[in-house]
Amino acid sequence: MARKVIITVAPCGAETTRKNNPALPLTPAEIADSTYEAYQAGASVCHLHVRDENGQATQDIEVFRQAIDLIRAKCDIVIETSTGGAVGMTAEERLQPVRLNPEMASLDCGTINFGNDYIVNDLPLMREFAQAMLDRQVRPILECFDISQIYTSKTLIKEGLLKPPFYYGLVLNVPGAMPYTPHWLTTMVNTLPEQSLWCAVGIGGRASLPCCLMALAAEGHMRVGFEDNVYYAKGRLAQSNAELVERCARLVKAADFEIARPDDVREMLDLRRN
Ligand code: KMH
Ligand code: ZN
Repeated sequence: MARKVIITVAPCGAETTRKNNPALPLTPAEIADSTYEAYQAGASVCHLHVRDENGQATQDIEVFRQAIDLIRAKCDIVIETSTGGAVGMTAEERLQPVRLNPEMASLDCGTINFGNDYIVNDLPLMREFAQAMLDRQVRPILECFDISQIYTSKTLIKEGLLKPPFYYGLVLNVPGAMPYTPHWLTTMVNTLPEQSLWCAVGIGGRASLPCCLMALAAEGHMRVGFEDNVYYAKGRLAQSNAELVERCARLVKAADFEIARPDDVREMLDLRRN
């Protein structure tokens, strides 16, 4: 059976601005349109953040509901809501979208520097988030920005708060956290527990495409989008999220693999059947 590669689109994130790329989608309708274009280009998962009417990151459940309804009206892409939110948000704020019972949600696996800032993910917070996801059968993507965070996730596995298959988002090149090098990505992959799948998330133009290529070669999955990187090439902004996804789809086909569609992801990650 051909290997199926998951392409996740992260259309806007919490930090990217229109100054970084004027094509950044901000409103729920823009995010839904951009997600749909990316879905048509081959994305099967949407890592979703939302913005308020001023374009600022928000974890407001009603804005998430609106964006999810608009995406759902267009396609069956798997929706993975962020619980990372933005720097400075409280745990309570960040957890809100999980109450909408998305199929997936991010679970950040440790406290990290984020540029000049930091986000707090201590073990009590992680336990609370993992329990909320377990109660609702929401599959977490275990976002690890450092090798130590993989070990922290193993603590939650031992405590019974995470169930297989374990899906990891290996995030490299966040300023202040772990840089991207092939060595570090390989070392992270070699540190994962049994029954794991993973996708590589390279932050910035210099890491995004190499991470996708590494993932393709090493049985991983890919994530691209304006949350992570606004460039298509050095000095050339991406026109859209779909343009970044299209290139991944071309690479998957060139490698003679298949592009996973949303129902493939549901099977591969054993997502909740509604
Ligand atoms: N915006 C970052 C502070 C996640 O979505 O789980 C956190 C983040 C990770 O984007
Ligand atoms: Zn995110």
